[in-house]
Amino acid sequence: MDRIEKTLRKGNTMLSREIKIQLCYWSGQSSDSTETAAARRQLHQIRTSRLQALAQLHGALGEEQLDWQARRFPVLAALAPVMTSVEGEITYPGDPMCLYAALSVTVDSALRSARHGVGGNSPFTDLCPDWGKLPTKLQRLAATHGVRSWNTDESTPDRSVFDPRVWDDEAREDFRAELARCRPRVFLISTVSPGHRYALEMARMVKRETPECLVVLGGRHIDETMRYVPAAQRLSLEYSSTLRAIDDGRIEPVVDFLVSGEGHYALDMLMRAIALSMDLNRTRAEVADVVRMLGLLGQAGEKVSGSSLICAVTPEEVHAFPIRGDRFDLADLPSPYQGFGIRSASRSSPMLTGCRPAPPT
Ligand code: B12
Repeated sequence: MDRIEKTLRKGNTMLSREIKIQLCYWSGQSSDSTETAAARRQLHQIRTSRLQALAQLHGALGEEQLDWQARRFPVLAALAPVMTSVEGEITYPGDPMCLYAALSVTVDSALRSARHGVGGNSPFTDLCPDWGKLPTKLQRLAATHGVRSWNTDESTPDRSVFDPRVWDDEAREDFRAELARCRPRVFLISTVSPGHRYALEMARMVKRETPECLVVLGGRHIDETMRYVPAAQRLSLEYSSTLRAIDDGRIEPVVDFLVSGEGHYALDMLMRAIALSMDLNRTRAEVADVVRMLGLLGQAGEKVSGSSLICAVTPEEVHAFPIRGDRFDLADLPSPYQGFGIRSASRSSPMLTGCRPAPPT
């Protein structure tokens, strides 16, 4: 496929909701058509007027003086737990590495935007998700293994990842407290299939405690159950896919966006669309506005690398954005070790304060 397909298509999957597929993130699409130029102009206008309004709202002298405090909105992410032990204990088996990796691009572009302000080539031109600051070496060294303390003032990307390791009533309470503290506008969950039910439990809690928050679901369960089939130009949805389960009423509609495939750049684009759709008081973004913004960004020729699919769920419709961007080398991605204080310890260099190396055998 080497041309832009801007018309909305009705899908023929077994959903009762109408499926609208927008093929606007396709590599090789022409970027000099009149429609592309019009979309770029519209996007420029939206960005400029939002920036001016934001500057006015916060009494900044000029847009470039806009303080980071005025631009940031809170986000939270989690890796869904999985039941693993015969005793029925629900645990995370390690650092949420797949989540850290999936977040690497979007965290990097938000951190760069926080550092560089709104001008120039800043990926986020007005509001921006707040992942905190890069951890210092001291913070990395002080990170402890196992259950993290939530009573820390350190504002690093790690702080925006809920990582309790064990999912029990205490963890649920911790999660509730974390939601009350953070009041995220976007909650990102990564889940494998055995963790799907817990991912939904977390999403349910988010919608109950912070109804203004958008929920984005990604991870291997989504990859394996939700795909776009280019030859047939339709979605392929397994029975256990979150979308079909929501559509059949088997689960409540607690998820707003689903991302499958090579999620790194797709998630970054989704976060940019959310930031551009967020009301300037940073209270909420509506799914319909994010859908419109995703369409506009795609039509304006914004590039997204990799092969993936973003779906947005509304009560009446599913909006699908299949992405076939340029291929990329995983080695070129920003390292998750940059933003996250990933724990490590060895017997020879017990560098962590809270982690005891195994005794010599
Ligand atoms: C390393 C690994 C582990 C490690 C580390 C896991 C971790 N939490 O980081 C360990 C050994 C701990 C582990 C444990 C388990 N694993 Co494992 N694991 C893998 C392996 C080999 C690589 C995963 C990986 O990190 N890939 C690199 C990352 C960057 O890619 P990714 O995970 O595919 O994520 C991409 C997308 O899914 C998406 N994405 C991911 N998260 C998110 C979040 C959001 C918000 C968005 C938008 C996108 C997004 O973007 C990423 C980049 O494209 C895969 C097999 C494979 N080759 O892929 C199996 C695999 C993922 N594991 C699997 C399973 C079943 C498990 C366990 C349930 C096993 C068990 N019985 O305990 C647990 C579950 C752990 C958990 N809660 O996640 C299955 C999942 C199958 C399924 N249908 O869900 C796989 C596919 C193996 C298999 N073929 O059966 N695993």
